[in-house]
Amino acid sequence: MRAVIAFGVAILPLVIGITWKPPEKATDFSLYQIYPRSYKDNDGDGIGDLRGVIQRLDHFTESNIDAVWLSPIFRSPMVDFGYDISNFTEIEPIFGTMKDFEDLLKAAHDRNLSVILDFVPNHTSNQHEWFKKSVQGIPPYDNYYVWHPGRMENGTRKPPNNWVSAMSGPAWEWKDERQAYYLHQFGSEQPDLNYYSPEVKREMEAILRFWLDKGIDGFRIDAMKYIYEDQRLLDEPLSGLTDDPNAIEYTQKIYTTDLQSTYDILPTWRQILDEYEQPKYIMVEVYSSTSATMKYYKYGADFAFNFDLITKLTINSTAADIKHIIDSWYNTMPEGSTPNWVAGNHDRSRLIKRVGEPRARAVTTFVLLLPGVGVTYYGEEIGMTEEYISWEQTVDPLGRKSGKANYQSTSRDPVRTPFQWNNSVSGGFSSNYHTWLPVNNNYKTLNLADEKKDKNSYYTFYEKLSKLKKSTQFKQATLVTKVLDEYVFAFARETEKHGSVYAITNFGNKASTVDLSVFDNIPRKLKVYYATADSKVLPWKSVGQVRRVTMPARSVVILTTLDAKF
Ligand SMILES: *[C@@H]1O[C@H](CO)[C@@H](O)[C@H](O)[C@H]1NC(C)=O
Ligand SMILES: *[C@@H]1O[C@H](CO)[C@@H](O)[C@H](O)[C@H]1NC(C)=O
Ligand SMILES: *[C@@H]1O[C@H](CO)[C@@H](O)[C@H](O)[C@H]1NC(C)=O
Ligand SMILES: *[C@@H]1O[C@H](CO)[C@@H](O)[C@H](O)[C@H]1NC(C)=O
Ligand SMILES: *[C@@H]1O[C@H](CO)[C@@H](O)[C@H](O)[C@H]1NC(C)=O
Ligand SMILES: CC(=O)N[C@H]1CO[C@H](CO)[C@@H](O)[C@@H]1O
Ligand SMILES: [Ca+2]
Ligand SMILES: [Ca+2]
Repeated sequence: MRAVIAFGVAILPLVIGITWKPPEKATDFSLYQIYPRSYKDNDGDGIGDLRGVIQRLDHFTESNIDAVWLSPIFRSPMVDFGYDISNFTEIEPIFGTMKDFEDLLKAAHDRNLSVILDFVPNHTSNQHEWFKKSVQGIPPYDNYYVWHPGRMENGTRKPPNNWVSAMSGPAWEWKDERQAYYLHQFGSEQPDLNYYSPEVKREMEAILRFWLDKGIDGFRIDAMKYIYEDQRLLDEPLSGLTDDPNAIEYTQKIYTTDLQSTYDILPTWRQILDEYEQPKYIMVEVYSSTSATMKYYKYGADFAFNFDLITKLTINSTAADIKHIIDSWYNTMPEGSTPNWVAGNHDRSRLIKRVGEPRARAVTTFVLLLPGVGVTYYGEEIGMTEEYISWEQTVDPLGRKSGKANYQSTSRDPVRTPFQWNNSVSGGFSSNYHTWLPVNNNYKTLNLADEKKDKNSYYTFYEKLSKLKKSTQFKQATLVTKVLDEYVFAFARETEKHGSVYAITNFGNKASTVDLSVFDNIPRKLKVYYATADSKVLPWKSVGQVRRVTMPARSVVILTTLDAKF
């Protein structure tokens, strides 16, 4: 048996791992995404609010979170649940008042918790005063949005070009009153701002200052790559992927995404943030090629969100695939920058839905124990799953637009259900039996209060790993990645003086016995810091045979050196 393993290891060329040393002043913290409608309802109307967040700030402290990012809380008709803003400096009454926000900020800072706001610069709501005035052609607002009379084809008026909206359908909407089309890269209720207008640029800068003056710690920039469009308004080349001119993937987005001017605006925002004494963060949301994404680092983002664990990792990933996903980020990121790991957000299927519970723990291990910023989407810490939502209950515009037959493949509602606090009414989320989206039926057993009492729960596991991440010595530990078997991927976080940690994950459906001595200088004896419940290694207090560690199917084992001080 031993010979077979030795042979198996020997023929794997990928045993050689990357080694990545965190920079001296590494930015390494835990960031939590709050979806405010679904975190905690304080006033009992069935929708989460800012007072609810204040009530539950201790959850962040207990979960070793350093910073929270709030999805939009600004005045909005809520067509896209806050990503359609009608006033950027006002709090949406559903969520509370400015006083509530100020209280939240103070209470968070008292706990050493940073607060990041969502900045949505690409578009406003069609209910914004600017847009109403623009429709009427009142200067300077007439130029705040992108207007075009369209082109005549055989006597029929057509949109200026073939651009498609990210919500599907043409990116242009006709407005009789103005006798012109306006551009909307998202829904038609979300008109794109015209960044070629100097007034628009000034307005947006004033909005950044408004919130920075209140004392917030930075911005997460929404849909960054869509800010500028090419002014020639040329047709985009066809992708060849579909014949449907209304499908998002119909065109190659060369004139509507990642334009050089979009990069160039970032340093002007960076400069504003840098005028403040305390460090302020800029994190940008871009789903683009790795090279286009990396470029945002160079233009002043602290980091661009790394969605590779969502877009590239699947239930079938091999250890080599996983290693490639992880190594590529460290290898292509500009030197001295901040890595980051994301496993879910309010637009994508929940982690557990994508890979199942046992493998989800492996992914959470990557998010929390790889160097850099680890992002937790609310509910991931308790292993929340998706709930079936009927057509009648569906509220997401993406789902509604797809119709009853297809909504299940597009609706984002299932990943936005209320947080499950305990096993009483509405999972402890609200005193109201009726909530804006139904609480997942599994709340009776899957909830924070019960998970705190269960040593094998997702939360207990999460809490343990997040605690490790918080250690200053651990943040400085060098990363080494290895493939140990077809589905067994492992990484080490090594230090010279404070000990080391070894995380071993088996993504496969079969048990596998692996040899950890491929890690240089690994001691003969190690402590078990965490092991999957059904794992045979659970009873071990220590591992004496690093050359033969049996990893059950779909398992995670985390070992530390005996001298580890994290
Ligand atoms: C946004 O709201 C603030 C506070 O109510 C108000 O002073 C401001 O005029 C509004 N801005 C716009 C553009 O409507
Ligand atoms: C507050 O957080 C910062 C950054 O994470 C850390 O350096 C500092 O030690 C913390 N202070 C307290 C009092 O916890
Ligand atoms: C205009 O009409 C002519 C004649 O009906 C037709 O051949 C042509 O394809 C049309 N052009 C466009 C752009 O629809
Ligand atoms: C995983 O593999 C199975 C079996 O080959 C296949 O049916 C499934 O579509 C794959 N899933 C993904 C997400 O690649
Ligand atoms: C669940 O949480 C709600 C809201 O905080 C609280 O009122 C209720 O007493 C809790 N129930 C249990 C059983 O802890
Ligand atoms: C992940 C994320 O924030 N996605 C948002 C991107 O922007 C569009 C339009 O503002 C939203 O609909 C998405 O929810
Ligand atoms: Ca409420
Ligand atoms: Ca735009």
